[in-house]
Amino acid sequence: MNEPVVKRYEKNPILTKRDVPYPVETVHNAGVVKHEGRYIMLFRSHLRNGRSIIGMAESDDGFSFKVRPEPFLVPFGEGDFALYEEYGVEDVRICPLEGEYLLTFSAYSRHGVRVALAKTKDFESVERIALITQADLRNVAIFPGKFDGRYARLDRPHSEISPWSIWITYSPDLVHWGDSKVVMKPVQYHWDEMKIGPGATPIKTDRGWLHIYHGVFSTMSGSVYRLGVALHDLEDPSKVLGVSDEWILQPEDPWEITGYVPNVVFCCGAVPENDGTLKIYWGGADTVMCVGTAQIDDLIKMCLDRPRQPM
Ligand code: M1P
Repeated sequence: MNEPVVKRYEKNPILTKRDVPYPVETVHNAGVVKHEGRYIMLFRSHLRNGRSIIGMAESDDGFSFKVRPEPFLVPFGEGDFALYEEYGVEDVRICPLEGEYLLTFSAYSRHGVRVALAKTKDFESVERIALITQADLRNVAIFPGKFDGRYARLDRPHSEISPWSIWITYSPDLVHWGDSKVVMKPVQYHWDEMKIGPGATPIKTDRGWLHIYHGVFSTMSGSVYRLGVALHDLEDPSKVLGVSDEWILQPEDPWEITGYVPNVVFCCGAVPENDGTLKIYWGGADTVMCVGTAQIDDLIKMCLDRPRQPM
């Protein structure tokens, strides 16, 4: 039997609601980054009113996390953010750029879902910058680099017409975004045929930007969320060099198959290590946090050697 490309950590799940010192019902879909040698995890939790907030956990080894006593991000009380974050904040991606960390997250309100941008230098305080999409867009992952002087992000409009595809969008200043182009689409009768969406902040490698994304397949008993991998050109990330034909992870463990939303693995963060491995973090069944390890070279090979068409 072939070894799986993503090796699950044997003590999964690594974080559950029982580890959180305030009342929450789930711990999932976390952005993760290494800051000053420690792993910082910003995870989403459902409250008992069904709305979400963001908590923070820290770790020395990337496997064993301790949760801070207070939530890290809750719906903001002032200005436009108060209006558009009314129903909760979800699914943070963390992008290290220019000496600080950009945080993108879904902001839900009676007006739909938008993506908000905030920043922090130290994970002690956080500053809201702007709402950077209109409704209805989700899953914004900013590239940790600039391209011809511009910032770039992957995003995913909520549209059944396209359908749910991954786009690239640019900005001169992180506040104003445009010049969007579609870069990847679901493939018919394929594991990601229903929809795809950006996952972790793209990882810079010498062969290109590695992007872990999620793809959804509709079955007679609901949707199955899996993870896939794509490689984007280093200089021009709108060029997709390859997308692996095969998924890299599917729901298999009991806490991925059963939970708040069954049959879901959903990634918002991955951390590259000096030994050529990648720690991939995912929410299991929108209920718990899990981690696994992959060789970066193996993921690149899957994109280049056994690709499917990006569109
Ligand atoms: O329940 C699975 C996921 O569903 C949504 O993701 P997407 O819009 O990309 O399909 C989100 O609610 C996500 O948080 C959730 O994990």
